[in-house]
Amino acid sequence: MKPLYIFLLFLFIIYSCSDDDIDTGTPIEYPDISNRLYAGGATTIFLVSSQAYGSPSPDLSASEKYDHTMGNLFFERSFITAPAPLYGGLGPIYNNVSCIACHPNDGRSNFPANINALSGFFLRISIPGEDAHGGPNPVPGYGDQAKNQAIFGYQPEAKYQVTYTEIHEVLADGTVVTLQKPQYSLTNTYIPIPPETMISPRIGMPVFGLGLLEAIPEENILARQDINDDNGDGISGKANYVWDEVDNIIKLGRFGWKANVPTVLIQTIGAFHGDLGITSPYRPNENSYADDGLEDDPEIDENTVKLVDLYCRTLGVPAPRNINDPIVREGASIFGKIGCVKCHTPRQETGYSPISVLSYQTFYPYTDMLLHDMGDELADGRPDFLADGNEWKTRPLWGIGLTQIINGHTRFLHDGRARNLTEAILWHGGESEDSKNKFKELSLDKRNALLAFLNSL
Ligand code: HEC
Ligand code: HEC
Ligand SMILES: [Ca+2]
Ligand SMILES: [Ca+2]
Ligand SMILES: [Ca+2]
Repeated sequence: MKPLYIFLLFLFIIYSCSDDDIDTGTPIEYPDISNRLYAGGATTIFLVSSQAYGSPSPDLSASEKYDHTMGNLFFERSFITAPAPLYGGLGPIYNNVSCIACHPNDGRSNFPANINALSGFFLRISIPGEDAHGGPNPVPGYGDQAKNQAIFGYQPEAKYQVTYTEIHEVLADGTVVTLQKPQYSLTNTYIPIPPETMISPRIGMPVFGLGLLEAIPEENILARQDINDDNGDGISGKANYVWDEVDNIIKLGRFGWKANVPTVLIQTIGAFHGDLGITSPYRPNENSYADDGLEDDPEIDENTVKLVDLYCRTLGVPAPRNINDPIVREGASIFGKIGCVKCHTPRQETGYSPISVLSYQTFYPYTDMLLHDMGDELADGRPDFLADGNEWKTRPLWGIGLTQIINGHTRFLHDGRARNLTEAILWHGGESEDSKNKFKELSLDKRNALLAFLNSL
């Protein structure tokens, strides 16, 4: 037995009696802090640096470690215009040139100062109705994502435009916070775009810990659903069910801002194809109004896609910091009392995984993996499988306090509109309106304690 496991067993014996109330969903004192130190179970890494999201899990097998390293090369690789001896095939239309460009240091993109610069931000688009598998109905001539970049000689599908209106929130101590509400539109379209086109803004988020989220047994996630709010607490988590194009079946949605993607593999296939314009055996035709005419498809092989999938699934999870600081402990308790835990479920468990560090782990992602109506101000008005225009998946909060260190900014939410954690909380509406209002009623000291807790994650 490795020392880590002996240590975990030791923790388990000591604390297993005291932490049974973590998942009840009722306002609670925060779960035992010694357990939550291992935020990623056996995949936890103890690092506070710009690489804290981007490091392999400890204890990977030799072959997993090798594949992780190979996957990393492709994740970081900038693709270039074909024909090229290596890493050609970019576009002809695309959103960015590499995975890492949109997931910097395996983390979160900043909101772009110039909305049409290369960035981690893009607009998903669709028209009313559904595709053959119940997903978004693609816009004729465009597909389901507007590509605002193109290689030489091609025209981007469209350019993006954003304007802002202001929302003022007043906190208990009189502090006024001004939120900037973005409104997005498409301009310079290469052909006219239907007026009924719906737009969903999305920004690249951290990609660590995904193997654990993928290995949570489906029944554990479904057990937290409360679609008709039978317990009357105003919160009605709902699972998304989405199309898996590899297995050709509908599966539980786990990834993307609306749980619109079932697995890391499908996300990776879609990212190569939709975000970079790189064809693979899974999607051999260019995602574009015009082919590059090179007959070079598929531009990458199946193994490359699988290495990148494995890479994302085996990134380690950063451990929380300062968990014994009394202010952090108070903040953790407030996080329970004002109902944040009802959606940001602290603890999850995995079932069996062929990757042994992911198998039967207890970990602390702070998400229920379910969709919630977050109110009209945060809505995109664009359905995505079972997610309606108001619904978003509860974001995991693990690692969130390292955003500044790793990514040099504190922009949050699905399109990066929140400029700090306080703004992110104040955007919460709909099912989280009550929780948000309790936050607004907190004294300055208590608000700061809650923020100290979030920053310790
Ligand atoms: C143009 C920017 C962009 C590029 C390039 C890009 N991504 Fe993403 N990525 C995003 C956005 C935006 C989302 C959220 C998508 C959604 O909600 O539908 C995302 C989501 C993801 C997720 C899901 C994470 C989660 O927690 O739900 C994974 C995994 C991922 N990307 C991996 C990759 C890989 C691998 C590549 C390269 C092959 C890549 N991405 C390239 C912007 C990008
Ligand atoms: C009803 C469920 C629900 C409740 C209650 C809730 N949240 Fe959230 N939270 C979400 C969802 C869904 C998102 C993603 C929204 C989006 O991106 O538009 C989110 C996003 C966040 C984010 C931004 C994460 C990121 O990666 O960008 C933070 C921070 C956050 N919540 C903190 C809190 C805190 C603190 C509370 C308690 C005051 C709270 N939440 C209560 C569902 C909830
Ligand atoms: Ca291509
Ligand atoms: Ca409920
Ligand atoms: Ca091609």
